[in-house]
Amino acid sequence: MNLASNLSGSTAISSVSIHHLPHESKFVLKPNIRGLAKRMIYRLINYQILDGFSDAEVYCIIDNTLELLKPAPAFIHMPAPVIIFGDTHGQFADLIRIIKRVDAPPKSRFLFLGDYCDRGRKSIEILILLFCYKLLYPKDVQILRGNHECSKMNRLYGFYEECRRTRGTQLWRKFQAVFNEMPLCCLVENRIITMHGGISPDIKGMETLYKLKKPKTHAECDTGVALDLMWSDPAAGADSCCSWQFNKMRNASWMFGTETVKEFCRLLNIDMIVRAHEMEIVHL
Ligand SMILES: [Mn+2]
Repeated sequence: MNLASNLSGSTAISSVSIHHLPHESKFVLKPNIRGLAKRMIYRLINYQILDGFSDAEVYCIIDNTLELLKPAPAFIHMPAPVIIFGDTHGQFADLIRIIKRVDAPPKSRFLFLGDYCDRGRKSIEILILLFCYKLLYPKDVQILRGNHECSKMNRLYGFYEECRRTRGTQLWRKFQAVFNEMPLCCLVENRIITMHGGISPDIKGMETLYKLKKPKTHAECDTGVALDLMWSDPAAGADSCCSWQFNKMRNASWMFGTETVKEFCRLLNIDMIVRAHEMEIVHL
């Protein structure tokens, strides 16, 4: 799991407020669902299980998250300071350990960079915890889409089996609908651009990102800017001096070099790119 990085403050703040996402201000959560989300967070943080909650209650959280995310654009904004999380991949105990070390929303903001499911054993718990936070604090929690939030991937790498084993395949299908509505890219305080994978040669300026549509089919996930935001990687070692090169490791998308990153930051007038997608073994 990539360790979260805490961005406290930023050097340049735009006078124009672009952080306001109207649908999130308008979203009203019914009191009974608010209560359910709070009870689930309590159970998940303290006991790390969802046992005792019915399938109907789990579906209720998923359905409400779907409705909240539907109006969200593919490119969103968030103010600093924000705590950014990389790949969680079903490693629920690690996520809880990090959350316990920091202030949770509404005392802080959380930005997740995708790949919640597959590999680890507790993807359902991770997703439901994130959805509960999102429902209770929609402006303080943003959940981007990773390349594993695609049925083609999570059918094969563990999530489907986890759903089938625990609550049934209908649960797996319900999650796919939410994945299709997750944004792909988030600009933090106008200075830091974040995504799961990386940048794209097809991003010609901020307007490319404003025009971006959320991919809803395999074909839409597998092309253009959407594919690159979820799949590309920075080049390492000797390759880092090259600009754009085919990403042989993934057999999809691109790898980009150091100069390309600098050019991209100049083009978009940002300070840095924060991304996930490459798991690292860290001993905390
Ligand atoms: Mn990934």
